[in-house]
Amino acid sequence: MGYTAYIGIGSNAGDKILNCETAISEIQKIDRHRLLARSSFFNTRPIGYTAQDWFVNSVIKIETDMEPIDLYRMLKTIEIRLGRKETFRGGPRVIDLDLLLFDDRRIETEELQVPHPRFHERQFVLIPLSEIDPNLIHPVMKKTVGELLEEIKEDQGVEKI
Ligand code: PH2
Ligand code: MG
Ligand code: MG
Repeated sequence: MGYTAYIGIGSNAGDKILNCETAISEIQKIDRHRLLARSSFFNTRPIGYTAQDWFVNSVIKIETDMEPIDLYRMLKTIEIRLGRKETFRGGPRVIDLDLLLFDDRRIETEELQVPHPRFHERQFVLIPLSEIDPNLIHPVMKKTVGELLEEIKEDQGVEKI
């Protein structure tokens, strides 16, 4: 039995859906993971730096035998392979692969923070995640994905494709 990890996928440059699909198949190609579930794709309004194109976002659930830091570095390698260039924090990107959750572990190092520090306040993560499992518990907030979603009062702009 491996570990369970959730990965957030986002793109707001180039062919966004193709970029997300390619990232998912690159992850699947590695025989140390198994894809357990994937959400729909969503068109989402940019959060943070808003003067940029809308994103396509989704979430996948995998079983993996990699340790979190190795999984994280693998995701960074796939981002670069798919053509990601460093712009500025929160700026446009061909692909963004975020390690959201890894079992119920909490990791706080300079290189890697798990759970991803902001996803509990973002509909573009919580809505796809709730498609996969609304009862999943955030190991730090100690609330389910469904409860976290209910706490967000504003409409952040998330439209199922
Ligand atoms: N990612 C960000 C910043 N803002 N907004 C949306 N809608 N989707 C994203 O994936 C996203 C964002 C930083 O990674
Ligand atoms: Mg991100
Ligand atoms: Mg990222």
